[in-house]
Amino acid sequence: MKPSFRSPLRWSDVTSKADWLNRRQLIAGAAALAATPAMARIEAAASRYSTDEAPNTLEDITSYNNFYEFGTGKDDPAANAGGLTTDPWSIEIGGMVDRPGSYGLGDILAGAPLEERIYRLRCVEAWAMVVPWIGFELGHLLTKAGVQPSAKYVAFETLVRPEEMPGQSSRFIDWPYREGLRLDEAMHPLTILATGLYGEVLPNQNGAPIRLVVPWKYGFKSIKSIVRITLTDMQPQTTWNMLQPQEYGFFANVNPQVDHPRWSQASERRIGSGFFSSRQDTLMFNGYGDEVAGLYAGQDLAADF
Ligand SMILES: Nc1nc2c(c(=O)[nH]1)N[C@H]1C(S)=C(S)[C@@H](COP(=O)(O)O)O[C@H]1N2
Ligand SMILES: [Mo]
Repeated sequence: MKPSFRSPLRWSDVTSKADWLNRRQLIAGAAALAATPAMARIEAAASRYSTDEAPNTLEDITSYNNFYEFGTGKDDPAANAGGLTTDPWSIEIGGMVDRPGSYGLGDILAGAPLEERIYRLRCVEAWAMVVPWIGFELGHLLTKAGVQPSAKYVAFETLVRPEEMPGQSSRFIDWPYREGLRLDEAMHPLTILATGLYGEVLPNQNGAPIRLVVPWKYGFKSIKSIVRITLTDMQPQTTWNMLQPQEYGFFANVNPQVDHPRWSQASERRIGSGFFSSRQDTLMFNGYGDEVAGLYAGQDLAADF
């Protein structure tokens, strides 16, 4: 089975009007109270890279999360991330770039071509969702910083702020949460930095104010609440690979033929409220093979898992 891509599908086409009206009322109420510019709706173009599968509800997407900085339970991020300060926010961009420095979120977003990208998300734990992200291609920011010819990888780090991130009191993970991509993966047009979902600013539990989304890789690659991006010529250390190298590789491409040592990756549970939760086959590269298989030509994907 191959996924189909279709152009302009906006979230409002696939969300019930009642939901939309409810949310508009909530937003109007919140805006009246807080009057913060962050509450503004994000206008973004639809994308040819979007799937035509129906997105999960906002409720699903914001209540079933992995964000270990806020605890290891699926409902911990929704319960604990509300107190995270996301404004001001900046990303330190360094290493092999022409213009290193601290980039404020405003600078990063200035001129960024925001798009709605409706992507499948496949967690290595064998559950899946469809999320209507708002974001822009990571390549846009890397080009702004000026990638030097010697750079071969991109390393990412999440904020460390134990006062606001209660999960960081556990030493289970050697904070900061770290991730990395090969430069060609980072420059691929499917790879985005998301700043919103369902047309609104990103909820904290989903990685506010800015997180990576790499839809053909297991969800743990899509690092949240990014504060550092480093261009390097060495493969970066990544959190799950550091914890369990036998179980979590650097590439982490979704692959139904390469099982996790403790469970099958052949199928996945689609998260959905009540009886809509269902099981489906997992697709090679999470269904994005036409776009990305060429990146791995000649590689043994069982060895480079
Ligand atoms: N900083 C950080 N980023 C993270 C995680 C995390 O624990 N910390 N969890 C990852 C995992 S395992 C998944 S499946 C996705 C989940 O994204 P979502 O909660 O927005 O669906 O975020 C990824 N990014
Ligand atoms: Mo995950």
